[in-house]
Amino acid sequence: MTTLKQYLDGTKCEKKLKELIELIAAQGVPIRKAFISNQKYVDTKNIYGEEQIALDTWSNEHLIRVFRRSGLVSAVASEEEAEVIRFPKAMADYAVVMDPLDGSSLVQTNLAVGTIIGIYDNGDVMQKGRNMRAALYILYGPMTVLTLTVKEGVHVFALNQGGEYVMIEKNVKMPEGKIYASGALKKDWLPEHRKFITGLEKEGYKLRYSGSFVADVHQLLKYGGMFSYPAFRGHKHGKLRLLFEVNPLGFIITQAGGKVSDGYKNALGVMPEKIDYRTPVYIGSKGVIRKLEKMFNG
Ligand code: AHM
Ligand code: MG
Repeated sequence: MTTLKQYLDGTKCEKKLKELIELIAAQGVPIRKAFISNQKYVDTKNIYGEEQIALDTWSNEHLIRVFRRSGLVSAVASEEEAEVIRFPKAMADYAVVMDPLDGSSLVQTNLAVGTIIGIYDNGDVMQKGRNMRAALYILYGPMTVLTLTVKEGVHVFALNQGGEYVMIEKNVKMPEGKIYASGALKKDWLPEHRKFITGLEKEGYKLRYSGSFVADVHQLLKYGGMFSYPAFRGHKHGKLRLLFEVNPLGFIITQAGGKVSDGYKNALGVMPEKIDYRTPVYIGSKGVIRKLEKMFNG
């Protein structure tokens, strides 16, 4: 059994990056525990005007505190914060982008949610996704699993009873499968999106949409296919955020042989205009995303 630590020791990662990844991975334990105690709606809204449940706020504050104390992180951009948080005294220059708890509307229904993290190594959070040094997510499902890439393949680890991550899948390569998902109300879909989805249904694609981006993308690593949250009527940028959600998961999927697109081009090549920049997203197996871009680009 390869532990996360043993795996990292065998990679080209510098010492501080290994420390940072292990530190983040370790937070899966307290966050998982907090599911029992932090499941109430609080009387606040996040910067997008959405209702926050306490576990979002808790996970956000917890991770920021951990990064501040670590001395490894000089900047953090979080989905739950309006501004970039800077730690000028940090001894390393890693910049972290994160969604502390993606899919949080599902917490109270006990469906899978996750912590999404992207790491840049030059202190800057406002850059193209493809410049990422590493990306990972911790998915809190029946098991707690960590999916990681340090640009040396994609590997999945599970948290065991002793609080250690052990590798359960090595070098994941996503297949060309037939799962599909689309966010937004069907009545608001734009014509080209509707046409593409109808085409997939005719080809026998099966619908699997949970309402948790991280969980919906995780299943694609195994089964293949496509997740989308498109531009829709009145929302030309869709719903999901480039920095915190699309880039880290897009980076992982790309490392696993898949693709991520805004419908027309690789989302990892898009320069964010602001920290809460939203983008339509199509993510999944290479073949289906290529087909989509071809259709959208006419
Ligand atoms: P969140 O980060 O506040 O949880 O919002 C993002 C989530 C995604 O996980 C998911 O794909 C999407 O919002 C679901 O939205 P909808 O409720 O419109 O289906
Ligand atoms: Mg989210």
